[in-house]
Amino acid sequence: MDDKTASKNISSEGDKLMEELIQTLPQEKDWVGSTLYQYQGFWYPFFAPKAVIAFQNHFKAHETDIFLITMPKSGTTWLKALIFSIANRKQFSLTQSPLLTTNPHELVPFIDINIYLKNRTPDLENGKFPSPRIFATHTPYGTLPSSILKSNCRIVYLCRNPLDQFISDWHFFVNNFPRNGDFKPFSIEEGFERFCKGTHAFGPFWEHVLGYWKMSLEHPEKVLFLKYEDLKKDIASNLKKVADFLSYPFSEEEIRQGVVEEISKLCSFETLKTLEVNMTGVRPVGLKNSAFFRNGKVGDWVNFISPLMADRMKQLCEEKLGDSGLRFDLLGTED
Ligand code: PAP
Repeated sequence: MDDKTASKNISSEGDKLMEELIQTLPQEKDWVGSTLYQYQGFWYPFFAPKAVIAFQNHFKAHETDIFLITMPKSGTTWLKALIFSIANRKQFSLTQSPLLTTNPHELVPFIDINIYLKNRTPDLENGKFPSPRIFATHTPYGTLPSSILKSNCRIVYLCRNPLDQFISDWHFFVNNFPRNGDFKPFSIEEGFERFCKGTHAFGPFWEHVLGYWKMSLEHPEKVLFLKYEDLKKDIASNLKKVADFLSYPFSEEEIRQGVVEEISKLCSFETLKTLEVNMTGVRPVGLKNSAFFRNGKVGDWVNFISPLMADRMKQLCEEKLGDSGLRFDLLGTED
């Protein structure tokens, strides 16, 4: 047997064992009736656990790696565009940016649910991922591979107020994914109940954000903690903060030339949403690129969630976030 066949056999045997292990995990339903599995305290979409476990077991971090970490629907696409632009600005002028013709998810892959999902032992050293390697993930802090925690690589964590995150996630699933069999998608009210209990993709919300929040307080040189609402309020100073944190600071000259404003504009919701590639392109799994650009507003939840539900969320936030120092402004809007 040649090496290739042997390693294929080992990996399919490993996959079989992993599949068996996954079937023993607690199960729940997502908004459209697909299975969620609970692994190490968090709920994963049916396709994710094997990818996350392979990532956790095998990934070797480089000191220069950059990790973009989010709960889904917290502004991942935006963060990918911003950090890709910061790190590659010497290589591509902004008028020639790959972002003009390529969806941000293509330029910055999810390390687990894109790369390790396709291949449990991918070759990440073959030059396909030049330094700095920029990867995204929704994996919670406690499940990250130990090599990420031990190395000096950087993590930028972006979160969003839970009401907007939930509403964005609910729309994304219900509008873009086929329901499982004749399953009737959960209504917003039912979905909200489940969100409050933490049974949603990559939930519970609070444990996810608190994991990275605490780490950002303990190791500010390693984890930069950002909020979607703050980026919306003041993108320029947040962009500078991210660039400094990643050791790609903007020079005086760049600031004078307006590079910060140009990157902000290129990566804005309005620009990205209206690019041909994002209006008409389709992701390899069949999902439309346009699904990642719904309305991009702060406070959109108010159109879907009753004041009573919002009150409940406010109380839940107080209870869960306790004296951690982390707060979400649930009443904030963009204007
Ligand atoms: P992901 O985690 O599944 O990759 P993500 O990009 O976080 O998805 O979620 C999409 C949300 O970010 C959408 O929010 P909405 O449903 O409330 O509209 C999308 O509109 C918003 N979004 C995408 N790009 C941008 C951007 N450039 N600026 C601000 N918001 C954006």
